Amino acid sequence: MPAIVLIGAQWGDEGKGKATDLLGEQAQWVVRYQGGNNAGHTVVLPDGQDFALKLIPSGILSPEVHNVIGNGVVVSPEALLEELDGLESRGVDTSKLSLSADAHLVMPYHVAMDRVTERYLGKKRIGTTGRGIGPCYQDKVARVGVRAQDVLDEKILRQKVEAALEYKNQVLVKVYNRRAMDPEEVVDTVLAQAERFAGRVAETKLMLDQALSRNETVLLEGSQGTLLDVDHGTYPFVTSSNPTAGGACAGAGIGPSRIDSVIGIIKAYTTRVGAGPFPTELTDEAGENLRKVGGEVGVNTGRDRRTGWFDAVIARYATRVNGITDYFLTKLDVLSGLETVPVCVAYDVDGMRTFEMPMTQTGVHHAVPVYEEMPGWREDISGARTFEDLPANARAYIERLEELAQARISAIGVGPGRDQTIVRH
Ligand code: 2SA
Ligand code: GDP
Ligand code: MG
Repeated sequence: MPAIVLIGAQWGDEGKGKATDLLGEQAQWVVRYQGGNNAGHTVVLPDGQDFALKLIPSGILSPEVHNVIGNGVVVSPEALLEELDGLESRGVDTSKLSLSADAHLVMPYHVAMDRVTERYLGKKRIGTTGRGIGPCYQDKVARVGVRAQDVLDEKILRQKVEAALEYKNQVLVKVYNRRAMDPEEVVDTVLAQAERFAGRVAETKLMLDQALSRNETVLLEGSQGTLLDVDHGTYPFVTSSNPTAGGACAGAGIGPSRIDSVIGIIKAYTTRVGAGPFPTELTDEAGENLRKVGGEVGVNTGRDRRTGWFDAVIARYATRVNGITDYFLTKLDVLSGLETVPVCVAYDVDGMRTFEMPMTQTGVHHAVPVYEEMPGWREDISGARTFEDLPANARAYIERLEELAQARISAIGVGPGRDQTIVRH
């Protein structure tokens, strides 16, 4: 099974970091294919040490694994160096990390644009992480981006930064009343940073093709999630890339015929950070309880995550748009102790019942969840290691979710640790 795509099936933070770390033990390569340091992937090692990875693939904690930051990722040099320093100071070997020559760089002006745009949007703001991700992808598509390979040629880098700033400085000064940015200053900063990462810039597409031809296993790690996808998510309240499985090929530079399976990571309930519609959101004590027990706080920005019940309309949609072959259901332990566990099986949209994601943004905003109540379980399940170790009601909950999501649940998380996992298939 050479290439496996691992994606978030909801609005991110499903536990992709843990799943990648776990599967990374069997892979030779782990690749990030989209997003940037807006992501926050938590990995807890068997010795209890925990790591919050942002830009670097979660395979970095397995010493034998080759890690690739793919062409579809947007890379902040500052964040990359900070993350490398943090990992190296804790004794992690980072020598097997490569950066695609085609990956775009997040520049200081992208961060400035992200923050002012959000401020000017006011009540209509997206609730971005403020890391410059959207403006960097904007420049990529507008063909005025700066790529990792540009740091290898100072003259080219200078031309690219000057071209990017020509228009942007007008916007910063005339529209937002900000200080113009000096291209020379930007170039000097990037060149100083490049001294420490230029050696990692590589033709990663060729490396991955050769690895796949040797029958090595390549794990493609998505960040954020299906509902944050710029095409398939709750637009405009989305990120600016394609976290869905289709994005893995474009963002890593491999063909679709190489992909063998797509694993959807899905939480036993739902969370969202940032603005936008969230049909099963709970604003009462039950929601506060999920946030507290689940530790639902943004890894990157420290923002409280919004919480709600499991939404099977979303799960079915994720199965469909990603072609999910297997689910990894995480955080089942967080639901222990509830009398009943509501599951959203359909939406009522302006008096019409639907089992599928509404076609329009208005439809999603008007969606009222239709719940089915599943009986809860009182037992602490964090020590369960086989499906049979789980209480009957927890097993029934999983089987019902499988039915509703229309894909099998092959692994179940019962705690943050690598070993706190039940593997079924
Ligand atoms: P951006 O910064 O342009 O990507 O923001 C656009 C939307 O995407 C959401 N987004 C995320 N949602 C969940 N988790 C993410 N990573 C961090 C984490 C988030 C954090 O792991 O906790 O620390 O706040 C992530 N990254 C982007 C974002 O909230 C906007 O809704
Ligand atoms: P990611 O962005 O999808 O990698 O997820 P995050 O790391 O942002 O958030 C998931 C959180 O849940 C992290 O704190 C993980 O350590 C934790 N986690 C993952 N799986 C489980 C699980 O099965 N049970 C519990 N209790 N926590 C988990
Ligand atoms: Mg996260």
